[in-house]
Amino acid sequence: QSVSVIGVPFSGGQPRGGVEEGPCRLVEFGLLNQIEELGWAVDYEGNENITALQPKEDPDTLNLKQPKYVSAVTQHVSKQIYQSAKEGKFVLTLGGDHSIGIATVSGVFGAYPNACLIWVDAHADINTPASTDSGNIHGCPVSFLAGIAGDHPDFAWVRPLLKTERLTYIGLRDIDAGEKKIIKDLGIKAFSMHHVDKYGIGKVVELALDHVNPNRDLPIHLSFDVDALDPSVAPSTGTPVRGGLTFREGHYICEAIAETGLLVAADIMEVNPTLEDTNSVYQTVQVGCSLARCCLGETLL
Ligand code: DIR
Ligand code: MN
Ligand code: MN
Ligand code: MN
Repeated sequence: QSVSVIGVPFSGGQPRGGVEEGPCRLVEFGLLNQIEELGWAVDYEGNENITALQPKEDPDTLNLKQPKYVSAVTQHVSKQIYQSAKEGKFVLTLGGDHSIGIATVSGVFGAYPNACLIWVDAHADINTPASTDSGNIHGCPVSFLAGIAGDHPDFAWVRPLLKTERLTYIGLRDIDAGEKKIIKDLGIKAFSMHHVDKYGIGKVVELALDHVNPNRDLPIHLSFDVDALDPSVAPSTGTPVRGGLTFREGHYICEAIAETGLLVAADIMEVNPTLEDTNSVYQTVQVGCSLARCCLGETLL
């Protein structure tokens, strides 16, 4: 079994610098060796030259900030991910901000059209160009993937490969009014922190899988924004929100999905090793690595 680890040192989907250092910090922490020790053959693409894709001029377009840069980077990376997925490799993508979800889902669903998506996040990341208040594209990737963003000149290449019934969320607790309406109107199945409290994480993952993968026969893509975790667990991230997943709840999600044997791709996003103190950065990088290892079966017996 073989895994392609794809680092995307990119912060252009939101305003805070530093998240582009996430992938190299995860790798410096030993992630690639750790994965090899689990028995995987590992190849790594660090995309160190991705800033060369930044255009000289990148005016706000239909409310979105840096649309040409985000589009160029995500299109480039989506091809790498598609290629690796097509070769039958597990694809582990390290962010970078969550605008990169445009790349991961495009690549994975290109190779596995019947896949389902579990988006673990404090945020729904489903703003459209019309609904976004911030203009930050890391708040919008799901709308492009689901084909509800409307025409945007810079993102015409993104195919609407994600059917909303094949999408579910876990961990939500900071959703914009426009996003709430989209989720309601489209009937998207979402498990907020309220549901985690009410049912427990074991039941929530089971219900989430029952919705997107009722017969447990479809490939699964897990996109994990570390801000889904409580800020006490993953403090070094750009938009922390109180009341998040515990250390174990976060790991349980990865373990339970890995246990299905259907997981084909995972994203570990929004680790920003320049935010907060040294200990906070250590905690966040460490938890990022350990979530990734759980996706690759570390804790399965
Ligand atoms: C907000 C925040 N919904 C936005 N989104 C974040 O900017 O669209 N996503 N932080 O991770
Ligand atoms: Mn960023
Ligand atoms: Mn996110
Ligand atoms: Mn988030």
